[in-house]
Amino acid sequence: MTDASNYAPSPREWVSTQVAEYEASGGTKANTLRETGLPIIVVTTTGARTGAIRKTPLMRVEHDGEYALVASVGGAPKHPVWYFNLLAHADSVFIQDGPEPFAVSIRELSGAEKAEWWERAVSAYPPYADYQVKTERQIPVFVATPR
Ligand code: F42
Repeated sequence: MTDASNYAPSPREWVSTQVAEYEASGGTKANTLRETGLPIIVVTTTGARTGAIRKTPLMRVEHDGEYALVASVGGAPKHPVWYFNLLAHADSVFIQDGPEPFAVSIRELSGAEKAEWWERAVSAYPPYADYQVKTERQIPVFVATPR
């Protein structure tokens, strides 16, 4: 799928540990956000600058086989780095939601479509609503469709 030797684990230890445990167990362990019990997916992107493989756990917001990718970072003032990786390398994005990763095509949403997915995102993970109140930026949302 991707060149595994080029993988650069997240500098946030709790994030890289979650990814390692999720992958090693085929998604049967470390598959929720800490104590919330709410499910996550692992998204693989290619670094916009470095070209390194990056793996980012995100909340699982699924609808009819498609997924929302919500660039919230807890309502931080800036977009996460993976947001720019998605824009730069939209053709090499993978999702793992279970035993094996699969390739997806992605599209950033706006308008009514974004509002519809935002509602789904907030039902899957209610704190997204607080994050949007907390930050002045508009939290980006992508839809990812299996290829
Ligand atoms: N974050 C969200 O935004 N939304 C979620 O729904 C979400 C859920 C979630 C669930 C479980 C969990 O463990 C974490 C969760 N997170 C969620 C946090 C998420 O996994 C990310 O840690 C967070 O969004 C921050 O992403 P980030 O890409 O900004 O990560 C930083 C800390 C990071 O890894 N930076 C790298 C570094 O080395 O500093 C850079 C990674 C990178 O891609 N670099 C690029 C490159 O080219 O390689 C470009 C660098 C540049 O400066 O241009």
